[in-house]
Amino acid sequence: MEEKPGDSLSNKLSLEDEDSLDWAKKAYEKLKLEQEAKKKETLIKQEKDDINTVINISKEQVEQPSQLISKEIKDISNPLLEEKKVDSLSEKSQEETVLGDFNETFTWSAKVLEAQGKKAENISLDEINWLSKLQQGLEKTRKGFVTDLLEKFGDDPLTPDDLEELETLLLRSDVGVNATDQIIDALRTRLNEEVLDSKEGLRFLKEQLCKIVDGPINDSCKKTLLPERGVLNIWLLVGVNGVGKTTTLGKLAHLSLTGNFSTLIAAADTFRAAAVEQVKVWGARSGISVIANESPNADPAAVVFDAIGAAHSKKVELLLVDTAGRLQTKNNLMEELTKVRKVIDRLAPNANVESLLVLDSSQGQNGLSQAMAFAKSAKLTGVVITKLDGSSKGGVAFAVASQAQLPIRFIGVGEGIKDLRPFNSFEFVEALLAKR
Ligand SMILES: Nc1nc2c(ncn2[C@@H]2O[C@H](COP(=O)(O)OP(=O)(O)OP(=O)(O)O)[C@@H](O)[C@H]2O)c(=O)[nH]1
Ligand SMILES: [Mg+2]
Repeated sequence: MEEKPGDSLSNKLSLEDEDSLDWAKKAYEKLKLEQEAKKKETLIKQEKDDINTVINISKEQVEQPSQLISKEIKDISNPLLEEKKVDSLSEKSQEETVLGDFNETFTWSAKVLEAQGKKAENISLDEINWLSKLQQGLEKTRKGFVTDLLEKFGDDPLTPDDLEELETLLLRSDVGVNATDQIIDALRTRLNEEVLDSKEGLRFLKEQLCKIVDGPINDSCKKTLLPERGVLNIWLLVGVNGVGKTTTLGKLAHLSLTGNFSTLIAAADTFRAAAVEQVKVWGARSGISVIANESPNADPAAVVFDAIGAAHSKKVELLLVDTAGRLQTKNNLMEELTKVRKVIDRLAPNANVESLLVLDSSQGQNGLSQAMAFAKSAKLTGVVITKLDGSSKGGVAFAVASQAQLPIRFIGVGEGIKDLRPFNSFEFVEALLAKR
């Protein structure tokens, strides 16, 4: 007999409230139906394509039988061609989102969406999958930080001793001194006023964590960073080498395309030989043009100059600029970044310019202090935190917000094209403190 969603879970989730479970079941059924309909559509299309191919081949065979046969032989015996086919196929399947089981991760994701006022009939598979990935990605951070903490909270009311331990855990997870002080001070004040049971202690802690990351976001007056329609927006991706700038650019290009913004990419990392090629691969994955200069040691400012020219003539709404991974000790590279900014300010004075610092979360506080050196030359306006999957230092998000006073705009939890989404403090904190 087919198991109905929720049957096997009902017991495990006895602590969850029934309405939430119903919401999750409804959402799962809706997504399942959608997925089945999509599968059918794909099958019908595939059949149609196959029929058309057979018809075309028969026509060509009648016209030029010998040429066609030799082409077929070439196709089969060309291993490169085969490899390419396999590559594009595996890439495709990697990007396709598939509905998983109705399990605790699904119900947790559904609950987070429901808590934000979403309707079960409006949610998408991508939203659910993203939350599942986020929750799983933060596992290592949660282990070192939150699991210990939740055990600490137990069922008893919080004590001043708990606060001391919490302080150590926060510092160990790279939350940073400023943010840790802020959280502990707020909890201490509450404890002095009243007895805090573990449930309220946890709720209050979540609230404080959200407050820290929301501070710079609220100051910026933009809850989510989106390109403005009908005008040129230029987003520069800067940061030390290997943090994920180019990958982030590729994922942003995909998001931009999904949002129907006309998009262009500038390959302004001319420092590393393979960088242009890497950007072109990402451009091709989303079908977005790339402006590049292949000559060795080409001037990045000149690439940006050309890209802005192209953006103006093609009425581009979002120009994404990849820059070299550079260390602040290499002054010439910092100067290069300043030069790029000058070209932008001169050529596109009315553009909305965002200078996004890409930070590898696994570098924790180290990455942050290194990166602060970028603030001056790059006129930073926001941060993208990458590699949260597998990092145990996801707490650095709080340090970024409180020490650098910069809004976190996007977070990355994997290498796939869909593994980057706008930062949402509620989802992030819930994932960080999820019980497992
Ligand atoms: N697991 C994981 N890997 C990531 C993520 N983002 C980027 N990476 C990987 O990190 C590595 C470096 O990424 P790049 O995008 O080339 O980094 P970069 O900052 O452009 O590097 P340089 O151009 O050399 O300065 C690649 O192997 C990426 O696949 C992420 O969110 N999660
Ligand atoms: Mg790069």
